[in-house]
Amino acid sequence: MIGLASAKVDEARLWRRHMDMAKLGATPKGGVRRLALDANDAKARALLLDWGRRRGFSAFIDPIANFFIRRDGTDRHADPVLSGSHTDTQPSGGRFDGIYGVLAAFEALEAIEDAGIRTRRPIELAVWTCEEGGAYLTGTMGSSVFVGARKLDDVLRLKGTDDAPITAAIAATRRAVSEAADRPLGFPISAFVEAHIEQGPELEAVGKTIGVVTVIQGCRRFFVEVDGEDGHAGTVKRSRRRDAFVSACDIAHALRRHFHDPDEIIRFTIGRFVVTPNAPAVIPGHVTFSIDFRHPDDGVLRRLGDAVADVCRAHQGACTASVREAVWAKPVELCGAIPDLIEATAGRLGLSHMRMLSGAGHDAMYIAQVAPVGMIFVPCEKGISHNEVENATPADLAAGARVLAEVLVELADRT
Ligand code: HGY
Ligand code: MN
Ligand code: MN
Repeated sequence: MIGLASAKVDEARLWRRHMDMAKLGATPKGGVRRLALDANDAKARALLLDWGRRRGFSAFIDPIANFFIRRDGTDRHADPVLSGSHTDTQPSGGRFDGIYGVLAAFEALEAIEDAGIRTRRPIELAVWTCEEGGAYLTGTMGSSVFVGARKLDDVLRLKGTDDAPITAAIAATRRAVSEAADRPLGFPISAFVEAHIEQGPELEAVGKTIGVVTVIQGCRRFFVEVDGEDGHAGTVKRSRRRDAFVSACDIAHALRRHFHDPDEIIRFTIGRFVVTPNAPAVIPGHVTFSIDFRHPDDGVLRRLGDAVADVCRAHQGACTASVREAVWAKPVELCGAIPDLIEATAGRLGLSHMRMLSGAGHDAMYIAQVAPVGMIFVPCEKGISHNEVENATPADLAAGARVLAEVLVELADRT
């Protein structure tokens, strides 16, 4: 019966847990720097394990440190319903991106427990490793490996930008939650629901509380290497220089023209730009920079993305440009029973809601390859995210958790 679980969602408790988590990697400007698999990211799992133990929930971890907290159902062999997101943040991230989906799922488990509801299926909280990329520059890592879209062995060969092997970070994370039982990679799941702040301005602009995500737009990510020649800033004439910074800037301007669209559907970002040797008296011989290109239409992603290498080569000047594609995440449509259930539940709880696109990428994009998926958005202040000032209200966070709790109970009792 609707309302029992949501009535037990505790707004103050949920907010307090956000503030507890925000201490793990707190930055002086009030944000959070909790990079994937760093010590604070491990501590976040340990905190969840401790909270879960107090409620009699069990904990599991898989070979890539995806972390699960389980509330048993009456049918212990039934495929579980999962809900969760990520605990890692961008380098200058906020207090809500990712962690809200983790804590809303935990709050839902507690509310269902407090309501004394027995569900047929187990319900599990999932923490997906390295959604943001962190030191590994590879996002949605844990969820893509979980579904087999990325090979575990390939990921285990990665090193961070600090040159430390990812295997050491995974081992340290494993030790931080030594009580958790090992679990093999990938297991059948009945459904997955992810709560997340919108990270955009739409809900706030129209005064709605709940977003029912219908599409997660696609993303193509490239890394461009520009190779020139180091030289003395005082002695080499302009005509004899192979200045990688100059060529990289010409390429970047050409890419901006290539991706320009007057109706502003395209999202094109150069967020990482590394000049080497990065010394004032040296003409830089090497530059590497990232391209992040997003669009809801895979045909546009294909057409404009396939031309990137040609644009780079056409503007490389005296240097040599090479392009490596790191990710092509196709747009994912979230339709059918779960978005319908989210929408109906928001309505029955008297919460304003609307169907919408997600501009940001999420672990749900990959989990959708193995199970039915839904996403619940709540507003964030001015739509700001991937920024230390990211903010949300306790009431909105709790509203999303109330919808989530009811949806999980319903899904856990469906055959
Ligand atoms: O980049 C993204 O869309 C996600 O926030 N990591
Ligand atoms: Mn996120
Ligand atoms: Mn993010």
